[in-house]
Amino acid sequence: TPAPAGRDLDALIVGAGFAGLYQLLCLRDRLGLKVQVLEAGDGVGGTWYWNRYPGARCDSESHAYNYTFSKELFEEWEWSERYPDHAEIRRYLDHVADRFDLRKDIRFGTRVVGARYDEAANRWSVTTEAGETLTAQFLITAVGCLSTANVPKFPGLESFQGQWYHTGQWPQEGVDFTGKRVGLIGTGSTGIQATPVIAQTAAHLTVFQRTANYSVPAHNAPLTPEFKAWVKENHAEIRRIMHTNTNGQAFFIEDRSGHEVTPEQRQALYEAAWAKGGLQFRGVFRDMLLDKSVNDTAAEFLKAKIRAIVKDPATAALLADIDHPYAAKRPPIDTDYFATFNRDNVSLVNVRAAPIEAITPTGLRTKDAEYPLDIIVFATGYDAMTGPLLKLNILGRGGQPLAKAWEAGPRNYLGLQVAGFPNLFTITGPGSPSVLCNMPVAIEQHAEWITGCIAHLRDRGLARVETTEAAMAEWVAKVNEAANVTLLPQAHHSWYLGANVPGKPRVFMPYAGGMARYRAICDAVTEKGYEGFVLSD
Ligand code: NA7
Repeated sequence: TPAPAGRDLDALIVGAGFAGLYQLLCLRDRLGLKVQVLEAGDGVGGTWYWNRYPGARCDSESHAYNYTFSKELFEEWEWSERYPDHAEIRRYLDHVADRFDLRKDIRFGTRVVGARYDEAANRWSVTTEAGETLTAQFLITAVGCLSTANVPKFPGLESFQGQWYHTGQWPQEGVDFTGKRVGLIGTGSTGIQATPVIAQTAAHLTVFQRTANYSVPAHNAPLTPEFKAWVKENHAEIRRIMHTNTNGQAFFIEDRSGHEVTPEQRQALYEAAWAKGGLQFRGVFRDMLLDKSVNDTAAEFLKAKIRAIVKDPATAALLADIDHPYAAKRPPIDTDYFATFNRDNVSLVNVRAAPIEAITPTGLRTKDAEYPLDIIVFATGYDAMTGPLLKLNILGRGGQPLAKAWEAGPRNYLGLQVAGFPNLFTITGPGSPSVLCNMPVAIEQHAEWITGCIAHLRDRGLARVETTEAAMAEWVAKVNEAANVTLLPQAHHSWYLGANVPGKPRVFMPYAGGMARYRAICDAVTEKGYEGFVLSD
């Protein structure tokens, strides 16, 4: 039974993934507000509701990919593998929704297509695809950062007689590749996860690579009973690590410089990290993302691994022809990605040298060849961070479109608020550290901060919170400064910069100063009476 719509809502939340579920719980159960969540999908899960492509799996380890607010929830839930796959994450979020009785305040199958701030009433009016309008005092977006599919506008796509899919909009019933000639475009985390799985059943898989990428083995495996017991016993300590380190993961980046060790020690450290697998490879040296000469050693180690795994020298050379620093793009982790190119039914095509020109009725054409295909998989990423927000067609004070305010790139304060858009909060917005961090940790911090801010207003009989142009200018400068001391902006093809979407402004979007520092900044803002925000009645 959906909650009553209409004028008595205090808050509307868009999205029922990790962020929307927890924001609902906070506002409804802790503040007693009337809240409605609007969700386009027919179930909870957000990004994980849509990402069901073969091999879709989280790159955070399962014991860190949880909410941390409830000890009981943590203790009763048990993950089965080192990294949770998409189906298990949905089971987890289903469990959370049931356990905290959240479903009754979520309207599924409801896509938001517009939102407008009514200054006189101090309310947000939200329009759904079905033409319904709901209003509330607060509007909170929980729409994720990687949820707006980027399907390149290749001419001829509509003429293709086979099937095509974007990985982020995967059919719920799955796709059968058995005996098919499959083309996969894109070699980010998604393409790297999907390639080995599709290769197992396809007649032939052609991977179209524009930008070569590093990858470290995930070494996924079922969790042992001993590990599961260790996690439960150490819940408090795991939580403490996740809340105090820079990336929200359950491990610390080593406090050791790449310059402190001999070449032999360095090689041994990299070998050990490779054997352990996963994102911890990035944690070998504290200056790996700060000092190019240190990063070069990691890059060389990883390229040598590619050359050792891949038997055909030309394919190996193309896979190892990587031109960005390691982890300056979100670093993929994989299960047999490079080894998959040793299969007879897999080939690699360089579409930087000969770009894709068109999709034809029977396949794909590059500048120098035709590839007959039955199925095309677009692992081409997302209009990241800003895409999901701009798609909501948000109009602020005086009808000003968010798209206009962000014409030259996103501008906000703390990733949370935009001047001219009172009472609108953006969970994991651009300018927040979320995408450089283990997501649930970033989400919990945002949802709790927003909850605290709304509670503060209510306690004082105030009705409106809005950041200022000056606070935004300062924050945008901080975001730039934080990025520029790292090697991150050196990956020119990265979605952190919006580079994968033609025409998108090139701005480094996430806050790269680390989750711990960000949390401290937000806490200081609160302590100073919401410095940088104007609170009014
Ligand atoms: P990514 O990391 O943005 O990767 C997309 C890939 O698709 C990347 O290799 C792109 O090459 C490629 N791409 C995009 N457009 C084209 C065109 N027009 N032609 C050829 N190749 C193209 O997205 P993912 O889904 O893999 O991962 C997103 C995040 O999800 C990931 O970082 C994790 O945080 C989870 P490019 O590099 O732009 O040359």
